[in-house]
Amino acid sequence: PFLENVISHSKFLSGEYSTTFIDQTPELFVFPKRKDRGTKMLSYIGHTTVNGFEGIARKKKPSLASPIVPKINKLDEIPTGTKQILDEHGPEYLAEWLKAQNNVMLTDTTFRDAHQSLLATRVRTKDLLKISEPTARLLPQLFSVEMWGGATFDVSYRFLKEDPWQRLIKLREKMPNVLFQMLLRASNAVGYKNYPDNLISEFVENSASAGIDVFRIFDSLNWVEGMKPAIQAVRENNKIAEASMCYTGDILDSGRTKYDLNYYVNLAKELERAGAHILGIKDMAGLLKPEAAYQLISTLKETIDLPIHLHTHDTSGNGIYMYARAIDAGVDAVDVASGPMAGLTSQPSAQTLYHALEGRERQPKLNIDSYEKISHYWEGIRNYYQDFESGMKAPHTEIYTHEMPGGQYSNLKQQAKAVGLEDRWNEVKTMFRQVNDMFGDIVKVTPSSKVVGDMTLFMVQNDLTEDEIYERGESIDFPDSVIEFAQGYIGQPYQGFPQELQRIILKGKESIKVRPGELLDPIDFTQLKETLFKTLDRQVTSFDLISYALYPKVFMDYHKFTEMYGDMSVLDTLTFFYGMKLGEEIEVEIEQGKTLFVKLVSISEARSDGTRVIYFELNGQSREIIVKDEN
Ligand code: 3PY
Ligand code: ZN
Repeated sequence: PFLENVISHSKFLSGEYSTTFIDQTPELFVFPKRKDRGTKMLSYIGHTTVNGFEGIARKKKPSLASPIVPKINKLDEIPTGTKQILDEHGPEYLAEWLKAQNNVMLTDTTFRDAHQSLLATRVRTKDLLKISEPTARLLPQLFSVEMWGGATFDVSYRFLKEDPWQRLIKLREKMPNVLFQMLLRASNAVGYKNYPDNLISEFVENSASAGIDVFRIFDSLNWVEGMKPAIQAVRENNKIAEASMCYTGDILDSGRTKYDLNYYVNLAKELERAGAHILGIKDMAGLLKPEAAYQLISTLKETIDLPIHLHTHDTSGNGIYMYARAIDAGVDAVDVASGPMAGLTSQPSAQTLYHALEGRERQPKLNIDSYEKISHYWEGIRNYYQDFESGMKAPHTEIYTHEMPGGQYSNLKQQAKAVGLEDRWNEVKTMFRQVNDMFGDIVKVTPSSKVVGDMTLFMVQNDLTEDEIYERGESIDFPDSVIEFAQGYIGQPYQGFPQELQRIILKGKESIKVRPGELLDPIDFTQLKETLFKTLDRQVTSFDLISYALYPKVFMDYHKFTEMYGDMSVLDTLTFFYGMKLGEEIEVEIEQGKTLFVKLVSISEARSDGTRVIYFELNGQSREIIVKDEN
């Protein structure tokens, strides 16, 4: 526990320590008491019942019916699918196979991007697992299921208090037939900054061995140099490198020439040369208009040999029409979500697309009734996460002006609210576009979109105009992410940084032109393993090592949480978010065949020290837990 306190201390993590750190930091010697599993769990339930869950304002536990899981016969063999094609024949063959399909193929994003974009990435593994085997059995014709990466990795640890690697491993067991796909932010892995090259290759190797088949790789500035190590690592692991270009701007707008058709054609050729098996087009904000999709895809089909996989967000409401045009132009696969988790900032609906293509030659091959059955489950599950809804209720065409990615819209709105700018949201949207133009019109997707978002909030909050930035910039301290961007630490924007603004932001600090990963020291995994072994006081897996290397504080906070409360991924979702109601009884299967019965009997008034006593019954025996009321 001592070492654990040391390596999780904020001074240690930020590197601000000297030889006197241990002598001057008495809290390093305060160790938590170890408790049994039942008591730990009651502590969590008690704490959540009294204090609520981070990010949920409403405290009352909703009463909701259990989502309906479609009936399947577990004795039947699971039908084979694309996973078997990859495993038997390798990625090159799979890419050729995809190109040879006449009907458009579908990737189902419900397990990742749909809930990242609609429900703040909060859907828990327990709820994903329940529908995983039915999905494998009822939709074996899918090209892939996107179920990992993007924001799911850190949100799992940070908010859901669960291990993302376990999600991958458990889902893989239940879905052995369809390709598993993840979103990989190239040299930013599943984080928000560039990491050393050896961390990227370890990450890819471990994700591949845990079950990922298709890696959709993108760079937030479309800087191919930044994508090469990730593409290389995926190829070395004999998995599918879906190197992607992020679509920004509008190729139909002759007044906006930076990102024209030529730009994308050249980029696609570069990605083909860099080793892509599939070309991804990642329309992260939903800016690709139907006619633009037709022109882009027809031209790409003539210029490159790769199959093309298109991703969009349906924010404007044009998603289905756009896909129909892309399918006319020969796109090989498109991303959709299960109906109740589709539309708006999420992907277009699988079923809507199916019906829209009725009578057309390339209509996807699937059993539409199966999709509807699976959708009943998602419809029920979405209610469990109602407190994470973004509030967008209707198609939003302003997206074509501000260009915020689907996953960022609700996030930035929350951030704006948190700093008191809720009433000025319209100004924030306008400023977002203005900042984009100040930065030279850049690709906006994690993490470059976060830089634009940070600068936007900074300017609106401080009532700064663009002119004032140029006039008084020398005396302005810009947000860290903006400085790092100007330094080149997340890569090189197409056609460079606007020099005057870069000078104002950097104030003499150096900037780099090479890949940041080349300059970063490689991680010493042997050393890290020893340190973590002492800290965690248990066997250290390569997954732990990678997670710690990517997110040291987030990983240690998660570890502390599990020390204090145990593995709370076993709780049902409503109890996890809302605790229990007075008199309620629940069952918790803490491991296979071992169930705890919990009843919440009563809660005392707050005492003079601000604590409450919570009276439970655990397997029929009275138990008391003391919880600090933080309200
Ligand atoms: C992510 O990086 O998480 C995204 O979904 C980007 O669109
Ligand atoms: Zn997306």
